[in-house]
Amino acid sequence: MIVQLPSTMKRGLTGLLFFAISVLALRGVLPENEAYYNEGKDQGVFTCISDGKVIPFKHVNDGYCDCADGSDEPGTSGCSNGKFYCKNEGFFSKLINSNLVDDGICDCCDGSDELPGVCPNTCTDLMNEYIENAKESNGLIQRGLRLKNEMISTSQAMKDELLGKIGSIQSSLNSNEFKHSQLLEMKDELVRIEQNGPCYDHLHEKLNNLQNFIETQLNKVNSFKSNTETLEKILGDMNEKYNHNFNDPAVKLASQNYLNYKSNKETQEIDFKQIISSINDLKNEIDNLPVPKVTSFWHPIQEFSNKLVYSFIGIKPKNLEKLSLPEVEQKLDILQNKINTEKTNLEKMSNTLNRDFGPNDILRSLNDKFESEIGNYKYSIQLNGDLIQNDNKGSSVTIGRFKSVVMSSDGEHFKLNFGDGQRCWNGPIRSASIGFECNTQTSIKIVNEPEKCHYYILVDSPLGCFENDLIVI
Ligand code: MAN
Repeated sequence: MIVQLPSTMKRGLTGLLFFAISVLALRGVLPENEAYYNEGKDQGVFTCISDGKVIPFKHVNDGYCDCADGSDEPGTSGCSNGKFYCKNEGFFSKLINSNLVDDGICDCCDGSDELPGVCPNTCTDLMNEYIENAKESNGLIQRGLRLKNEMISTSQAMKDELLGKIGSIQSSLNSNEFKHSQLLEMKDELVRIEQNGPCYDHLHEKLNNLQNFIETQLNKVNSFKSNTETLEKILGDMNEKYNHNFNDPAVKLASQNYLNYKSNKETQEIDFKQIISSINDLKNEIDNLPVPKVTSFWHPIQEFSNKLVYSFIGIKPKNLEKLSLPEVEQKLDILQNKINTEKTNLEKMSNTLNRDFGPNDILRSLNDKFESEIGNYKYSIQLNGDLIQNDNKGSSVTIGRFKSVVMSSDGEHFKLNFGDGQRCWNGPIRSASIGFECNTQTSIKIVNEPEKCHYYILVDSPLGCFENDLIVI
């Protein structure tokens, strides 16, 4: 015969059982909550922790849930939202869900979640195992950190080398641009000379002819002048000294003509003035030519500064004087090509220099390719380059290229974004997110494709090793 006991009586009996095994030990209570259970014990009451509801103390750990927050059943599975505290002395204490209490399965290493005698205490063994694992993990992290530091040093050295190259290309570019501007000036000059040359030559020749002509005329004039002076002297002497008493009409006429000649003499100089004025006209014509003139104020200074420039750009002035326009143009072409190449290289190098290669620039040096076989594919990755997926039929696709470093909120760990991969058939452009796990070797460990053609890849690498992950033992 089955006897149905009233519920209050049922509670009384179970309560008694739990009272015996749980309340005395007050098991499963968080140390900071112990005071709540001691407070009203002598008065026979318990106050629910969250809402202040007061219940008889005998309802604590009686297997029935009386408090909304489950605080009256810290040592039983009576409340579905209750938490049981495993003290786990010698290991790590933890909270478990109270439905795991007294279910015959050992969840706390000190066995406190089950009736006494059910579970052995495994806390010391667990601690020893934990220490062993921690030592192993710390060892791996430390070895990984050493490799990581080497990567950082190599990256730094590469950056310094790049900076040096950029510096020397920049200074070569500056000097080539200066040479180029000088050669351009030279070219302009030669073009001007070439354009004005025939006119200048013509005028120069005319001037020379005129100068020769004038010189001949002047010599003649001087000779005439000297003859005239001799004759003038003879006539003058005669005029002064002849004897008037002889009354010679011929002498008298000659004397009279001499005196007339002397009084009209000045008019004979006019021709010379005209010649001089013609020469001046021609000189002006020459002076107005746009070619450099030896007599100009600037010419010696210009020549001196040109000599300096020419020696700087490695051309001897004498050779330069002989450089023809086509030669200058050829030099300009060669120099322009050099300048263009230098500019392209400089742009490429500056882009590489300024690229974000992650904390401490670490990815800069990671140019090696690593291959791993995962599932049906073989993957090849260069961490600062391309990620390739090869199938077993010999065809391959680019999943993506290294795009950016995404730092996590702790400011230490990071992921890499790979993008611009090959488009999936009937789908998106392939891309990947790459995370790291600490290891001394680099290899692809896990490949997931959570969305079609977007891959999540876990890579074993020293990049995943961090000092903060070292376990304090
Ligand atoms: C290939 C692979 C797969 C991808 C499909 C999409 O088979 O790249 O990873 O899902 O293409 O068609």
